[in-house]
Amino acid sequence: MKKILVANRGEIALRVMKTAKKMGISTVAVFSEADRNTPHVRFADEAVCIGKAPSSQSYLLGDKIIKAAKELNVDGIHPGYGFLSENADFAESVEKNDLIFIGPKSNAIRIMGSKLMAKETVKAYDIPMVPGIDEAITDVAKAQEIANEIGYPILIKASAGGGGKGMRIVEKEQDLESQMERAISEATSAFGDGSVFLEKYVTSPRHIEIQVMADTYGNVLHFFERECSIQRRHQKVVEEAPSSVLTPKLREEMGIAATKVAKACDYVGAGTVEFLLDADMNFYFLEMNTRLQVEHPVTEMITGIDLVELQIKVARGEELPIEQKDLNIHGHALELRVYAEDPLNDFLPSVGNLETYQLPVGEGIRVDNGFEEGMDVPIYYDPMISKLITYGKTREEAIELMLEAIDDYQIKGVQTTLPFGTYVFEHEAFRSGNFDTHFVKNYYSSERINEKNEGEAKIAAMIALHQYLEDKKIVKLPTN
Ligand code: MV4
Repeated sequence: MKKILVANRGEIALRVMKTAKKMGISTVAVFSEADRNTPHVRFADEAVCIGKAPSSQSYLLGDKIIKAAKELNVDGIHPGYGFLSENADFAESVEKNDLIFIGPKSNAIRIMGSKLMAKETVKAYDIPMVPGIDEAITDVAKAQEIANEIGYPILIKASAGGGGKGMRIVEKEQDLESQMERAISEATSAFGDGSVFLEKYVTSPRHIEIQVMADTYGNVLHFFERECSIQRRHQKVVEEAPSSVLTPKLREEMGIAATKVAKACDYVGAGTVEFLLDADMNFYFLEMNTRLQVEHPVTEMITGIDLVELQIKVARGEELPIEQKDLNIHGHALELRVYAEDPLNDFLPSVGNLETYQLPVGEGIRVDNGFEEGMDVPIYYDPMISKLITYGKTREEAIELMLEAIDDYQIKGVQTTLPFGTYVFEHEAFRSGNFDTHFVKNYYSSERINEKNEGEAKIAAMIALHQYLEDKKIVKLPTN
């Protein structure tokens, strides 16, 4: 593989191209009219404009991207995350055009894109799943029967949904019929597929996911877990590796389960197997994400492995160069997603110009970033500006370094999730490790940040007053 096109933008496009460059592979960027003057375009050896700003007219145009790749004699396409990364038709089309898709085969993407097909596929592999059914259901009477067997609360899920879309909690039998009707009609209009199924609702779970990597020779490795419970509206904000609650035994069991999920669908490349962990430390397979994830850096920090490098190696037909026994966890890593959103105003997007933009630097600090001072944060795409990652020998060290790095990260012109990060990393529930997916709902409100700010302002005012009075004494001294 001599030349790779990265079908993405922002920090992930840069992240992928940096590894390609390190491996002596040349890079092609694609960009929309809104991204003409961005770091990912400047970093690439070649760059092609593929259309107007909206992603439906640029980053989602698979045919146009393939055409550009052919014209520039590209060997492989890396899709990053989002956009076309989990589009089975695109992966298939790339391969049909004699290009290498740096990711799994379209069949694996298709299977895991449907929750019901995923359950069906992994069924024979002895992987724990939440009590529930594994086929679509429309008959309300039958659903009531099943729900009574499982026990309330019940969760209705859309087969085609993902990242929490199309889910409904049902607390009691009387609500099942109306909630099912709504779930089916919602799923039909949102995904063009009204299939829904039922699961026991796990009330206070942690979200733990396992990174896997598979080659084309049937070898599958796991790279331990990431804990991603701190999220709002199904959008992760803080991730860490390892989790502070897994025992070595549970870690190994979940790792083995994850590799079985990958084997069940003949997986190739980097993937993530999502699990729920309940309050009694039982784990359940939820779904598999068939791409490189946003939060992959925390895994790279604790394993010392460049996951993009491995993706490229297995894509060009090499066998995985390491074995499971070569992989160990060293230290602890945290990631804060820096979004151009206002944590004091319900996390509404806060796009605008980055009037001041200075990154924190230092040992143990990594920033995966796609922006520069003076740039605008465009309204057209996901408002994530960067990912702030810290690494320490211990979790405490990583947390302290994170708090310092947040302080040193200078952003003016847009509101960001940096103050939210400070709130999380200072919070007793986070520091003790005693939290679940309800952290934001349970502990966060903008008033709390405001209270904290006000408290700090009062202290600052008192120090200033004290200093003023001290200064006056000094000034008076000579006259006494
Ligand atoms: C669940 C659940 C509780 N019980 N399934 C949300 C995203 C999607 N991947 C699956 N999700 C959930 N499935 C059962 N049977 C709770 C969630 C869930 C969640 C999962 C991971 C991270 C954050 C979450 C926030 C709310 C709900």
